[in-house]
Amino acid sequence: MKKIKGALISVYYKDGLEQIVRKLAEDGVTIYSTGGTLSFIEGLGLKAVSVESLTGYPSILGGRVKTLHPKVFGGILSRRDNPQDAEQTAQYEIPEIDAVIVDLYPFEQTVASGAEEQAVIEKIDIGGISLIRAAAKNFKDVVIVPSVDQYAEFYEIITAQQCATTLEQRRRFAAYAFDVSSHYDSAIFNYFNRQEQIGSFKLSFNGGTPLRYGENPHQSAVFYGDLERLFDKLHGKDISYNNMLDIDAAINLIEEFDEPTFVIMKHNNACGVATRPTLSEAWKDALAGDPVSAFGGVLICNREVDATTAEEINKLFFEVILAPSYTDEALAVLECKKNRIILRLKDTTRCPKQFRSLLNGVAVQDRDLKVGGVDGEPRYATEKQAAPEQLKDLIFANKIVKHSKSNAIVLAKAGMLIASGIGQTSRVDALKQAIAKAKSFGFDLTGAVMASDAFFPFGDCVEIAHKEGIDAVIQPGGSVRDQESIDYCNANGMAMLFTGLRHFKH
Ligand code: 93A
Repeated sequence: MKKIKGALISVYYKDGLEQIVRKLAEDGVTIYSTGGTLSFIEGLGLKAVSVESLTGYPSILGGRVKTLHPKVFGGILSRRDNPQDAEQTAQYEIPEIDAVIVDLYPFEQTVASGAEEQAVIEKIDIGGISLIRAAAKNFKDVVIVPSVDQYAEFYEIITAQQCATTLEQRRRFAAYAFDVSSHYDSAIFNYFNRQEQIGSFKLSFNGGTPLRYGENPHQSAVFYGDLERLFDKLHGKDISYNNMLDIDAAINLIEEFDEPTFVIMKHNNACGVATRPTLSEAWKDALAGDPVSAFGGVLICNREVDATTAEEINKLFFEVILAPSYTDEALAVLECKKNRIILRLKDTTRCPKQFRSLLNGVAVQDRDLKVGGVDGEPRYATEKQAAPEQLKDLIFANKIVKHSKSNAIVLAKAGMLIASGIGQTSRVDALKQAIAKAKSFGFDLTGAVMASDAFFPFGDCVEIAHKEGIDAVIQPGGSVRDQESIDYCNANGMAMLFTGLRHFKH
């Protein structure tokens, strides 16, 4: 336990400082302080030594140089168990400073306010950041309180321990300090890099919104980002971690469609999708694709939800609904369930990069923003071509398979998802799963189409599909054995379209 005898206080935000200063003063700690902070302390009727009188220099260059002086930094950095350091501090009359409390100039807030460059530059704190780094480096002897966020914890410690700190506590505060200093410098870098583009955007994990829990209740979770830009929350309980995953997947999928479309997501995959002339028809057929999985799902559509559609949707138990808008009557219907989350989509432009934590690192890739089969003349690999309505289904199915977990097979018919096989370790298993599922809901697969997220390594999938009455296929192509599948299709009157674009989703 180490008693605080001298403390340097230089803070931007003074809120919450009073009780700390009172406690330090009560215990006879000598307080050193800078201009505005000194006035604040004196305003409380307490005594402090001005840094100017310690250094023998006034604050100069409009406040740019206030604390940058050997008497200050010597007092912070001297090793208390080092005889040479002790000799020099005595020789130059450097006081021991064993607590440093700083709150930096608000750089990020100044940038966010849209201030001019010169005003932003003046908010780059130099002395404060140096005080933080110096005190953190010497945590063996000095405790650093690096921002207003640590005032409360520090106050608790000095109250409980009569203005003394333990080594472990000082080490923890040093960690806070480097979190603060690295975040601060990242923000400055990002500001300069807006114009210079000399490096990549620095992600900084300060703040964040705590979530109730992560994927499971025993996993804690925080969200870093701005949901309010994407949508308005109109109703319902807090959005959970799993809700967010589904919402993200749902937005990605719905953005593929222009015509009135309803999508039902479950565990990041679509279990119902239908495109119809009206939204209420689209809802009916999206639900019909798999009324069992739809329970507890996340719903998304691309047209205003009207009262009729809302009445139908309301019969289902679901977690979240997203739509560009709702009529007042529709909202009144949907709001009858307290917990149901109702979101109104706003600006869905999202970061073009995707981040994933793995192997103690983060892998960053471009988002999959293309979709195969939609541009230009369809590239048939077979003699037979799909009829116009079936071509529409092929393109529709391919959009869904793009957003399904690999290995994935999607079966569709007449603008509706009939069934999918997802997250399987073989493509044949994915197809078998889709067929079994379609049959379990009584669908006739004659005339249905099949989409695959990656090429067929063998001819077996088209053969299995054909036996069920599926006669049109869309796939990226590119397997060394493409010819096996092509030959089978040609021999059996099937049409097969190559997109040239794989859509793995691992
Ligand atoms: O302009 S500075 O970079 N130069 C300094 O020497 C210095 N020392 C402390 N800014 C400096 N500070 C910062 O002043 C602190 O980080 C704090 O944000 C602020 C407190 O100033 P005052 O006590 O005058 O309100």
